Amino acid sequence: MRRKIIAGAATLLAAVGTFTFVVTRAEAATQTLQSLAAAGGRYFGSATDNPELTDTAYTAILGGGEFGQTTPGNAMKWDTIEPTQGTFNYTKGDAVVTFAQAHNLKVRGHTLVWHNQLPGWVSALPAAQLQAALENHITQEATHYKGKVFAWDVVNEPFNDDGTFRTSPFYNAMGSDYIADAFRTARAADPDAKLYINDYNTDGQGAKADAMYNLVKSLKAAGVPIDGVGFQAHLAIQYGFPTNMQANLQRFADLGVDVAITELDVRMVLPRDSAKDATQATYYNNVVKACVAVTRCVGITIWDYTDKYSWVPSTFSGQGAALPWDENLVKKPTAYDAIVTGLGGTVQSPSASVTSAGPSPSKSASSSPPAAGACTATYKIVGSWPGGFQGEVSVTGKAGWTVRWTFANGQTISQLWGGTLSQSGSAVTVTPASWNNTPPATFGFLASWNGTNALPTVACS
Ligand code: 9MR
Repeated sequence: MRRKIIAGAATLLAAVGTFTFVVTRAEAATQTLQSLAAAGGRYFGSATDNPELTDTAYTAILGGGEFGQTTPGNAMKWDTIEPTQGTFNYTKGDAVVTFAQAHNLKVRGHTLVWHNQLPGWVSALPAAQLQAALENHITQEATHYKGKVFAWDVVNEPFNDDGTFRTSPFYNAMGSDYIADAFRTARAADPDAKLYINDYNTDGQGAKADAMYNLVKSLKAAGVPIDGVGFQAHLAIQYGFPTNMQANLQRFADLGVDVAITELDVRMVLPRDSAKDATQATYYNNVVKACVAVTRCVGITIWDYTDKYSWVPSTFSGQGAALPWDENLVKKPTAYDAIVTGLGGTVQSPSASVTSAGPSPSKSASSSPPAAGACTATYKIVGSWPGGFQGEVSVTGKAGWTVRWTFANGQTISQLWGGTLSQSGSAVTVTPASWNNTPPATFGFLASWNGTNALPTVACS
């Protein structure tokens, strides 16, 4: 008996030894903004735009694990999608979706109804034709992206800064009823998408936030299908931090809606200096902490991640440097680390960030090669830290796959993207998200582990 135990321990040690030595630095665990956000059940995302998708240094970061979500900055707006009445062009929006799906990024649809980037034909319509045009636009676009976006900014920026309704072709023709009509139309087209209203300068308490609060309250009371409120959070260090942001988010959540930070950036008057960077970092930290403190705050999106592609300099002359990566795609330790700590992470030194704290990730396990009409699944641990790890499973073979495995060491999945999870004890079953049905497909997950994190045997059927 004792000999068996000793022999068993020796085998285990040998296995552990081998396992450790095959790990390369590149394969070792990394903590990312997305892994930190996901540990709290949230996403961390970045907006993007079509011209940027040809910049390979840029896309390597966008799709490299820092982010779990993206929002097209322009590709799904009315002037892009329906430039002339009844003619729909989804090319640009589809390109963002394709990139997102290939890199495990969830997509927020932005935006169905907005006074800006609206083609001239909409403003030129007689008032009596506005409602039909609005409903048709929403129905067509939301139907096209059904199953591909998890949320829509249905109505964007309905208020003036003093809290009065903004005049727009929609408001002029239909009064504020256009808002309820837009939500009902979007729900009918895509019953599974979370439907948001989104605005800026509503991040802190004040007249505009009060107006939004009253609107959402009345929409809920009227049974209008609204699921969430987006807070753009386009901040500027020279204007101060929004008043009582956390309490503001919380009062909306208390109305029974989700809240999200949808377009975060923190600009400054140029040139950058260390004091401005430090102030900017406190803003990033405060926004992230405000979201993390509100259970129904589902995620944070920065309005692109690099100053190279920020909208700020072309809109606010002499201002910029608003994002956590500079124009050379180099992380600013100030802003980036402030987000990390806001998400509950620990700032890692450059060397620590490539050192695994737990059993090192590296190996993968595959199911048997597929016969015709069957599929193969390959399970990988892509990152690991004390108590947690990120896994990824890629599937090849047939559409409509189901992947199964049994954890041997009590691992428990807390979040999974790209598929639908059912975990019963140690048995895991994953079926595809609607957009992820056809291989090659990949899904990812975050899970807990303790002591041992053995690779399971995966089956695909
Ligand atoms: O980032 C977008 C920029 O490329 C466009 O030129 C601009 C035009 O209106 O829109 C920017 O995005 C806006 C978003 O759609 C709504 N909230 C404000 C954002 C910054 O202007």
